[in-house]
Amino acid sequence: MYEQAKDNTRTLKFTGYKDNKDNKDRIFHLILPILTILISCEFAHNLSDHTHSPSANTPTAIQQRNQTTQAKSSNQVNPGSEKNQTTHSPICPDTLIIGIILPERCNMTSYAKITKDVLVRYEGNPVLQASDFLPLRMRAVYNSCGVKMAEGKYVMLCRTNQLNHKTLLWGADSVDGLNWTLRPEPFALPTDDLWLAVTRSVFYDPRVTWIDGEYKVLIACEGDQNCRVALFTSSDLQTLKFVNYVNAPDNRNMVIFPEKSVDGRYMRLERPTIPSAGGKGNIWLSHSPDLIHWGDSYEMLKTTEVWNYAISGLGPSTVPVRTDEGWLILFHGIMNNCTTREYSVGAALLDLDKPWIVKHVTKHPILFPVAEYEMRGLVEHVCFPCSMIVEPDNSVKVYYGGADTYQCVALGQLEDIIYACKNW
Ligand code: BMA
Repeated sequence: MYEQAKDNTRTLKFTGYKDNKDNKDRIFHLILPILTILISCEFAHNLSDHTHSPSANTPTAIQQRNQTTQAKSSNQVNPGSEKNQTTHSPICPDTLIIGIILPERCNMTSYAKITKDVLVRYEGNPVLQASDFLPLRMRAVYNSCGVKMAEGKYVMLCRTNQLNHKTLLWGADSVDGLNWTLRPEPFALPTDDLWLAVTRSVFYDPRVTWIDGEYKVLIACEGDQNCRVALFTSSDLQTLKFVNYVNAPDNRNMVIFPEKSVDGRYMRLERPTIPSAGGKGNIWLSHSPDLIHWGDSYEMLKTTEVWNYAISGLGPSTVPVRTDEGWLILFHGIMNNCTTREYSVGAALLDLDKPWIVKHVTKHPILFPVAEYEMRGLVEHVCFPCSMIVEPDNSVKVYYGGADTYQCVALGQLEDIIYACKNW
């Protein structure tokens, strides 16, 4: 229930939830003893404040408050984007109203004042689309994985839909990571019966990690065995060598870390989608001695922790990047609404030694569908990244699919993504 504040006609004062009398009585009897203690504590706290500090509106007190405010604003590490200035004190001086504790009351007007885009759409988007294949007719090219090779060349493993939506994995090359030339033919992939059965519906969303002196490529497959993920290796990203399937159904969105764990095992992020693993899809981390057998698994980021843009599911997106602040990852968050499923992009920082510990996660997406090429296509309202390249000057290129139809790039700075993880 809200009442109009007496002193200011433009504000509404929250006075508690309106309830029927029985409930009120029950609540009152339950919380009366707690309240007595709290009121005494609060009274003692106020009393000690009054004893030890000058009166609230004396010139000294006003001067002290001004100094504190100045100190806070000079702590801003990123002048471009204001950080969420919410400060939570356990109990505000005026939180006790007719017996109901309102811990947020002091901050009821607080919100994240985000004034800067962390990722900016490349002006040449989409960097690849179906018409680039002409005279070959294709339906879409999206959710592709851009990789920067040691020699400085860029290669993209493109998810390409034929007219019947069956996938082709098509290579593209670039000298700047922005302008792409499609190769004349798609990658040669297995032709055995098991591959044909496992990929009967689709194979999709490649992720590429450089480790052990070669590229490890993971590709999700859907067909007769629900979702399985295939591991390939490559020395040059010209040809791919099939190794094995690396999971029993149902698990997807796998990304291998570029370094082994402190005890020498491979690590991967993944999204098991069986009900006992969180159903809608939470992010997990598993270990392996050989990239084939996986276990020692930890649930590390749940949909409920990013409720407002990922409550309907979230999965790992990009290969973790080592930073001074932890492993930086991008993930995709899914939000169902009345008409669609929105896919947007979040970021998180993981502990360097125990990466299943999430140190920071963006409570707001750093990229979400707005552009025409993200809003309209085979699947509307989708931004879906599969890779992020950090350049030597710490600028960042994020390769993402728009609306399951277009291949796009977003540009940014590493420090801004880290800032967003810690402050948004
Ligand atoms: C997911 C994957 C993605 C796709 C997304 C939205 O399940 O298939 O490749 O972008 O759905 O359709």
